[in-house]
Amino acid sequence: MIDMLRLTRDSAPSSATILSKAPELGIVHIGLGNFHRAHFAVHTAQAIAHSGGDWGIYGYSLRSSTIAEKLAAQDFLYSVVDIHPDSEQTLIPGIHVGASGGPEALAEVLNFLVDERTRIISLTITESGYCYSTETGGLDECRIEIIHDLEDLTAPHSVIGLLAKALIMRAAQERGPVTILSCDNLTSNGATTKRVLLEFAAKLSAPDSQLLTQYINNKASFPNSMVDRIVPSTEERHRELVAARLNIADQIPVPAEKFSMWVLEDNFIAGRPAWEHAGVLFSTEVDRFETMKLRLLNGSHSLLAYVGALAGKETVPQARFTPYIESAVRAFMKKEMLPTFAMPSQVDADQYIEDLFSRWSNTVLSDTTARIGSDGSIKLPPRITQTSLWHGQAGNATPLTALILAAWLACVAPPRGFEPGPIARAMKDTALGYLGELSSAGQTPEQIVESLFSEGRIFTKELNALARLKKDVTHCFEKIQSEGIESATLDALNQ
Ligand code: CS2
Repeated sequence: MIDMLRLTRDSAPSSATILSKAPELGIVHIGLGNFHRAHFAVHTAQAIAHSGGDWGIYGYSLRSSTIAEKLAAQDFLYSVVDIHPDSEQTLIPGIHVGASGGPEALAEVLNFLVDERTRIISLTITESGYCYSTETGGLDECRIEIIHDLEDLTAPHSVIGLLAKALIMRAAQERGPVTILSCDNLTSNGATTKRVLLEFAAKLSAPDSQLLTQYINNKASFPNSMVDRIVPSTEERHRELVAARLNIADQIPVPAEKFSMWVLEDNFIAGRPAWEHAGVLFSTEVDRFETMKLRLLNGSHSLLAYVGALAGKETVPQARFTPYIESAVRAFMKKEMLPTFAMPSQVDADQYIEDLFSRWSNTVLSDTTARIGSDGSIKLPPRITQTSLWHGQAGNATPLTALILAAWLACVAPPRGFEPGPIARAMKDTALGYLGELSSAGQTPEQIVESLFSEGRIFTKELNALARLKKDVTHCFEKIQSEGIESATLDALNQ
């Protein structure tokens, strides 16, 4: 890249900057990844630009300080680049007041979490960060981070442990109330966070256990929310694009689709930014929005990712424009997802589905199937469990849900002799070790499926009772292995 000015408060073009001066601290956000920076941060900066308020964000990443260091080198600024055929928009939110990451910054982040000015603690820590059990919906006591934190909370290894420690300190120091706001794709994300924290509290000894339980019950609120914006990983071309558009060097720009949606329950015990002026919807139907998004967008995303990866499609638009894959996604939504829930009263199902296809058609954004396919072990349960149980009870077959599961297994637990290809091999998953064990020693698809469901380590054991689903997953898995993904998909479509 040609020599150009580093992004700082002085060099940031005012035409692109939402807030020229960061407001005073009001929010601590955990999880500094691209999604937070393109969604929460942008809506919040817009709300402050419209209505003011001390809602500056201090950001923290549990595992690594990489993003925080890059942010610090740029006065905590970065740009969000719309990647869309008809949008040239590039925005610099300018809402962060500081950032840190990794265990060495623990004391610093705790200071901010306990600070009286902090009235919202928000989270984008991915589904796995909540350490909840897909079996019970409550705390997963088997997670090594949780075992560690329950034994010794001095330097927590999990975000749940970190939150517990911060809330205990707030309680002991008689700090004011705080809202814990989950912004991840979990069913009832606020209620789940509260339940996990209460179960964690119950396992602690006195006086921490009581302090934490009382603080959670009396001085904290946990609104549910639905968040939606497709935000891929940053590539060199995005840095070049910002340089071309703004004439500045930004090391950590965030590419994002133009579309952004956020639906919130208005349950903020210590106040909130005026997000209603920044395109955010406050609704009493958040659960319906969440379910709609998890099942239609995220569920279909998983289908596009696993079937697409096996078909050699690197990007979502490539997968979505493959006729047999598009047919499978349409049938999956209409037959297996839509009958299982009530749409929000203001949303038309057909329109929502067409809008999804148009978002997935964004070839310049080129979201990757490997990104979406990563962490399937934790993303898939909230996407397909309830719907599978619903159909199981009604006595219906779900061949396209079976296709997703079979294609996922073929990608991450391939039977000996089956090569899923480079896209599947690029998928990351915290459970890859376990999935590898499932398929090692020459297990057949039938044995892999049987162990997966009967061991109940990824999906609730309730699914193990769905003999029809297991049979369909096995059949589809065998077809993928013997005839390939196209034939297996057409077979599922014709059932
Ligand atoms: C995707 C989501 O990672 C995934 O599995 O389905 O990241 C999706 O892009 C977002 O939820 C869109 O809001």
